[in-house]
Amino acid sequence: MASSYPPLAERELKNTICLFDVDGTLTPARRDATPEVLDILSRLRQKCAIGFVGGSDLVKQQEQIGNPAGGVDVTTLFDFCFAENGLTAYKLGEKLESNSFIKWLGEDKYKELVRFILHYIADLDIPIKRGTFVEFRNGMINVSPIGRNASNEERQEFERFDKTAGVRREFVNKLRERFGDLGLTFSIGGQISFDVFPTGWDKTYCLQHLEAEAKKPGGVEYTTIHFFGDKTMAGGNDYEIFTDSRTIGHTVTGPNDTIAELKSLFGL
Ligand code: M1P
Repeated sequence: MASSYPPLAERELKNTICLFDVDGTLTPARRDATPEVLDILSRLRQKCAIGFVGGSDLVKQQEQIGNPAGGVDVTTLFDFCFAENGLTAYKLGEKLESNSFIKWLGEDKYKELVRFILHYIADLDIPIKRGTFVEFRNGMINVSPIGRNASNEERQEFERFDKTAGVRREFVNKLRERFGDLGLTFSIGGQISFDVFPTGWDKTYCLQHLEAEAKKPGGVEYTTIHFFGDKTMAGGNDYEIFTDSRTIGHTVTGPNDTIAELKSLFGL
């Protein structure tokens, strides 16, 4: 990849930025970026600003994009890097203000929430329980009635059991009743758990970093924000940013489709 780019304010399309989801858009799911993707990103970066917005943490994006690019720091390959939907953010390799679930909620409210959750799980009568019932993450907590230490087989069994028992559904309803005023989203996505995070902390979170750019001295106002993602349907984790009025959404079927879309949009 070329290593020098015009300053952001001097790019040919200086008010345009292209934002990319990672898994299924820049890389096959949980796999590495190809040389073709790295090459087109580098060429696009000569014309306008580029960034990624991924749900995982920066370590994962380093593995999937930075390492295949020859072991370079992933934050040098994009103008903007938004890991964990932008809770961790970089501009031109420099860290921007970060955020976290605990910073947002505060220790007191968090203690109240976790006390309720652990009491509720203690009283639950389900076939088996293992360990790690609350996993504390940077941008959310993950709650599992059976516990995250369940084996693969135990996971499958719990998922089957919960389809009819509705343990998670009822749990989430109780939490919504009790903590409805906290502005939290409770999301049942996987097999054995549900996620709890502040409402709005989806991929649209990163757009506030771009809006802040316009207010900086000599900063660029991004009036055209293209977003490319594969999970853009309702319920998918690209849906909110894809449908946001501030973006122009593009649905892609994978990295090769992303390349084709960029070629046709930007004549690359
Ligand atoms: O991606 C969906 C979910 O995957 C896992 O859920 P589970 O362990 O219940 O299968 C978790 O990583 C969860 O946070 C995530 O939403």
